[in-house]
Amino acid sequence: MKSLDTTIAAIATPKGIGGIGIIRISGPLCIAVANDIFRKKDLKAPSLLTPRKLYNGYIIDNEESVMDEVLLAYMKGPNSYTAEDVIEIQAHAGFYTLKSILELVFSKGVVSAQPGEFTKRAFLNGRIDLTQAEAVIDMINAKTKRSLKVALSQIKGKISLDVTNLRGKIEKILTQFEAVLDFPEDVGDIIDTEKLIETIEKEIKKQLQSLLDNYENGHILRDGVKLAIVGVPNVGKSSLMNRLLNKERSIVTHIPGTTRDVIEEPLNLNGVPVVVSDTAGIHETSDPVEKIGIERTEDAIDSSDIVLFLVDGTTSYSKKDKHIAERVRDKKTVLVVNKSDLATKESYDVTGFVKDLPSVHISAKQGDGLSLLKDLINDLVISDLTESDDSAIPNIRHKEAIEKAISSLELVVDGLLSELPFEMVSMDLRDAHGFLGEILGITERVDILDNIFSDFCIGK
Ligand SMILES: Nc1nc2c(ncn2[C@@H]2O[C@H](COP(=O)(O)OP(=O)(O)OP(=O)(O)O)[C@@H](O)[C@H]2O)c(=O)[nH]1
Ligand SMILES: [Mg+2]
Repeated sequence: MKSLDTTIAAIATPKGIGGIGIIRISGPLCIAVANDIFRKKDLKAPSLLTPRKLYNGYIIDNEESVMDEVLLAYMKGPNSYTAEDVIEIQAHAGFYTLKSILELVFSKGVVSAQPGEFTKRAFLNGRIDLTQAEAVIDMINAKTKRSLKVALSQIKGKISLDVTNLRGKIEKILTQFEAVLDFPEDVGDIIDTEKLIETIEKEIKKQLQSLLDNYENGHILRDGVKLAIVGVPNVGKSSLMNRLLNKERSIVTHIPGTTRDVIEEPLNLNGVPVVVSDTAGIHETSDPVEKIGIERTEDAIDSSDIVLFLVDGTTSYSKKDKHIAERVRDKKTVLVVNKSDLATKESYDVTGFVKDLPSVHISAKQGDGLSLLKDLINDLVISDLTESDDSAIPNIRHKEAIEKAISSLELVVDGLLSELPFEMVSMDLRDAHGFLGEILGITERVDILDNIFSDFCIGK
């Protein structure tokens, strides 16, 4: 990444034809570039631009010919997205127009922005911390209202606040340790080991643990519930998939073994993002293609949050069903008895076979029982989601750092209990402090930053 004294630019809107497209420029050259390439309606260079005022005028090329009529806005640093001087040009969104204007901007000593570089600058300039930068990606990627809420609370700094508080508590203890190192003879006055352990356990570790619990719930809002439809061939898995999606996504035929690969599609279920997988029917086969398909079904089961275990209600339970029932024993599973529009077997004994599973009779073909099924899915996953809008929900990166911090704190407690020298205990405490710092971006580790910002699109 370039140093912050460069000026960067990029097209901030998606590729393609649209009403308007925006070119964003950030850095010290902004005003100079505007004076070079922009003319107000009276064809004068703007010389001075009032911040946050929208100027109507023209972009002119190096020969002073008009390239486009645009609106231009100037946001003076530090009151801008990047905390630097920013110019945004709203041009006509033909790709050629935007590209030509961008090239003109580049000819003025401005360089191309890397993915996420605008947001990275906001972070490096101290306007937002790393969790807020990440929340920008989450907002862009949010697929439902509830996921958006999680991202919004993160942008507002909820998780940073919690983590900053906990770091503060650790800092206080570190100060005590340092005092002990300076005045070893006063150790008894400075540190009350029992109380210290209680603070670490009850005030710090417990809160970190509850953040981890929030992760378990919250990652579903962020990443989606993974739902796998599983069963022997021909029970109607693909029909159910299509019914849930309200479109003919999977091929349905009367021939067993129609679906040979896992088919994944996103779905919005009562505001919670769900990723549904239709899978290949599980059965013994020597067909090499089917074999691979069934391996993929196994993977889909392993990575799913919920399994819809589908059986054909017009037939009796078979050994093959039993095999699947055992395979999904450890998963949150709904037993779905399909084809209720046909005469189902009276002897169909759901409870005798898979006792504790919630079950529902449906017709994937006609849609009966679908809303009941959706309710069951909701009960299984969604009801244990954190309802409150303002709880901090860590992402996977935060979660890993929190886990490391908890382990370090456990070492601290062990060290205190076994009366290790304070120098050593203090090292583990410093580690815990460092791991929490990584969440906020207070770190020397360049790889963390690069990983995060490489997920962004150019122009953000
Ligand atoms: N009557 C009735 N037929 C159904 C129902 N659901 C599926 N079928 C039929 O059952 C047959 C198999 O349906 P699919 O959805 O392809 O079944 P599948 O489980 O995906 O099958 P494979 O991909 O081969 O494993 C088709 O002929 C469907 O029309 C239902 O609710 N009622
Ligand atoms: Mg199928």
